[in-house]
Amino acid sequence: MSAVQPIDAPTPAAASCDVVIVGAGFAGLYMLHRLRGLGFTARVYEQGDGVGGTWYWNRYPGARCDVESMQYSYSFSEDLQQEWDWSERYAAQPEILRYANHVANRFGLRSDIQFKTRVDRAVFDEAADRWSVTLSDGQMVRAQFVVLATGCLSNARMPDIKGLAGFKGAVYHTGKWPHHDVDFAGRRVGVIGTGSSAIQSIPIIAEQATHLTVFQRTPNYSIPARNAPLTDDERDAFRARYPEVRRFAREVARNGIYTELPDRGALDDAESDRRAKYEARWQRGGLTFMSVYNNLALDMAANDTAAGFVREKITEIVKDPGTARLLQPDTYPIGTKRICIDTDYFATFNRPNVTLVDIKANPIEDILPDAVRLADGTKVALDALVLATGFDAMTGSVARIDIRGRNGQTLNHKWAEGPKTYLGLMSAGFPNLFLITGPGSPSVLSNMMVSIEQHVDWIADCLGVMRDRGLVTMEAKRDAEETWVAHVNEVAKGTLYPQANSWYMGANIPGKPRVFMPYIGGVGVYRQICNDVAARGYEGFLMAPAEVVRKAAAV
Ligand code: NA7
Repeated sequence: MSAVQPIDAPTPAAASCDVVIVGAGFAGLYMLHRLRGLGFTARVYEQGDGVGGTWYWNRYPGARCDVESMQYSYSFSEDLQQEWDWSERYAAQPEILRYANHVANRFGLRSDIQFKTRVDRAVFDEAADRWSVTLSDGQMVRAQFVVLATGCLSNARMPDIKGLAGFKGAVYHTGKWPHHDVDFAGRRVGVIGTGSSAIQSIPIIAEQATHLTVFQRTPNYSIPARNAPLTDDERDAFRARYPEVRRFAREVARNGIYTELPDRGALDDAESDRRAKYEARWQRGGLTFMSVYNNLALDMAANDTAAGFVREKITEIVKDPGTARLLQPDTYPIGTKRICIDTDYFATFNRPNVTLVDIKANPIEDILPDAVRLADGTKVALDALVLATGFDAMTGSVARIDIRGRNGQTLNHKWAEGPKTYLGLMSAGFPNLFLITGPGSPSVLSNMMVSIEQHVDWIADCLGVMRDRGLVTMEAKRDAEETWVAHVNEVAKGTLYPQANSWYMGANIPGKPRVFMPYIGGVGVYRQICNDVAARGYEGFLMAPAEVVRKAAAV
């Protein structure tokens, strides 16, 4: 991939600004753009040496977005969406990164971004109503507001496997892939994990490696992506429909993706009709497989029909019956872990150089310098290990920052039993600290671009209102937050989602509280709630001149 050079030179870190933005992924870039447009001064701090966030780090072979590229793109600029040509139905990571760089250059954003700089600490100074932000280079920045644009899947998680540090071969984590080409030719490779990152990379690694061993703890439901180049005609036709597509994605869709809305449940159709509908979606490919019926996330019997269909497909594709059985998920409802989309994943297990190892039945005992040793004593000799073991999702990157709000309370302490936010936008006791796509908002259950733009616009509008009204601080009221957290849990409980040990639940991190983190009510409904809150004078938030807020918070 070609490195894109900055077109405007970075300026030194500001000692103070209106807003500190943490992270230069799609959320941070658009936040900066909006704030500048309103005349605020803002600085972005980014630990990578380039923009793109999750797309900067996840450079593993086959990394590709699971939302179609024409929809996984900004909508805020008509010129931008008309001029950028996506080359494929699902953009691969290098192209998405080029797009992020294009946006940074086109809107001249780089001059306010400081790369290779982590935000280590943010402390709210109650006397001054300002945040003091400490950077990894030792500098301190003062700002009225802090916006955490840290991303939901940005904190790669190393598995805690005995002996891993002593492995003599190369070790790669999919979420922290090197910036140079990795060639697995002539090597015996092991992949640990079978989530989306593994499912995308395994077919490609299998083509290169002498032998590939996949260590699977839990199989995943995966639907063919049916990726293909986009023609000019297809792009033009899509662009012509953008006003409707974007409106639908924002206001109507549950997940921020333009697709037909199902008007019936799975059990309302006869078996043959149901199969025909699943088959049509399977052939079409992609995430919208779960939108065939309106009750797949709600009703176990309905869900079983879709899950059973996918299990049958796996049996059809995978020739060895034992391997096929192992690849069939049957311990959680389909869709309750983010469904994967793939290119030839299941067929890859028909290759003679690929072996599937069931580490649920025969766990990894430890890693030796040149092999993975299983509980039964089997040693799998390896030259390279790929850890496709996921992320400390949604809260992990926030938790790495020492954030201290009123009375010195840390956010980590407050969230020890699970994240607590009002609307996923703010957490009580942490004035002027905003989260983009935070826990308690639809975020990872949606097309992230739609949710990012919604949050950025809401926050930017809010800061504009505060300035116009002479308000200095804003924070979530505790009772509003409690009500919202209860609502988020209530909605989740009405679905099948909590039945899976998913990263939505924090279940992939030992010791992390089991709380369903995203808001499952749908992006359209959620947007309306946020808009209504704003229209009612930011109901549920304390917004007032500094001295008034201090008195109210002390009560
Ligand atoms: P995921 O979806 O969290 O997948 C991680 C995989 O790694 C999953 O199969 C895990 O099994 C497995 N895992 C995690 N820790 C271990 C250990 N210690 N031993 C063995 N196996 C382990 O991460 P991805 O990066 O694939 O995808 C994340 C999201 O990115 C995805 O949902 C898309 O939205 C894009 P488990 O299921 O926990 O048994």
